[in-house]
Amino acid sequence: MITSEQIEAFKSDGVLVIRNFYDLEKEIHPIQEGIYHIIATLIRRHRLDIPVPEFSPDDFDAAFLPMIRHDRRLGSTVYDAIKQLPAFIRLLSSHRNEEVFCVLRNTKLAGLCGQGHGIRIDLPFEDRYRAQWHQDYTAQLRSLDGIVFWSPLKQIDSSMGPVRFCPGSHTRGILPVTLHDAKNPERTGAYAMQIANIDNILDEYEVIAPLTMPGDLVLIDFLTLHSSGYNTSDKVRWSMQMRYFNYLEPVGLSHAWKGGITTGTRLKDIHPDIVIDP
Ligand SMILES: O=C(O)CCC(=O)C(=O)O
Repeated sequence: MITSEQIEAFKSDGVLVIRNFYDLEKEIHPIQEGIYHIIATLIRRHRLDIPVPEFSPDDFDAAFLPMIRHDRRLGSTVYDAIKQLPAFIRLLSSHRNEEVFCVLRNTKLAGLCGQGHGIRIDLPFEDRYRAQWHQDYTAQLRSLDGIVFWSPLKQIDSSMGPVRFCPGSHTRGILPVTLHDAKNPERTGAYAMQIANIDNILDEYEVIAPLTMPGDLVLIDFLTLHSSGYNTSDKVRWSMQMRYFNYLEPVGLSHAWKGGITTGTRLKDIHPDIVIDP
């Protein structure tokens, strides 16, 4: 499932791509098919004059862009709906995810970050929901040694804005943040959070942006600096995010595994020292 070289690479880089980790037919196609049916259902419900071709895994979202060109709000409906697909929840809590986490964190007690999972829909040229350079811990909390399980539902090429990573940056520990983005007031919550002095920090690292296929898994240490790329293609970038934490890690244990922004916890109540503009 994971080799000792991969374990070492994850430890030193704080990010690891495992190719073909998930079973396409058993694990990925059912999620793509669920999304396909939700899109088709909304098109029927709103009596939109949009053709819906037969399901195919490579093109499960063929009707999505035409649908949201008609009404952008239907994109948000799809976003909220698809994270409740049983096929996605099965993948989220699969034994293999749990086992990989336990091996990487040398723990027997893995937790799933409540409200820490979802399926991103990165639209061409849309900036508002792009993740700025961040560490997941400050947004998610739970445990300092949490791991994001990131996996695409479409083949990602460079024009689709693959996620960017700074290998090795996890060793810096938790970085101080500001909670408001004065230049982009439309960004709220985790999207507004910014790491102080980020440009100087980035200068110290190589930035990588691996290209991935459905079935591939990218593991991201909760302290690794990463950000969304910019989707300049004419395709939607669909990707799954699942997050695990370690009940036995002392910092998480000290705050009783509190969740982050999406659960209503204020970062300054847990880590007052890292919030610059409380
Ligand atoms: O997929 C993306 O663009 C960003 C994902 C991300 O930042 C995360 O999963 O923490």
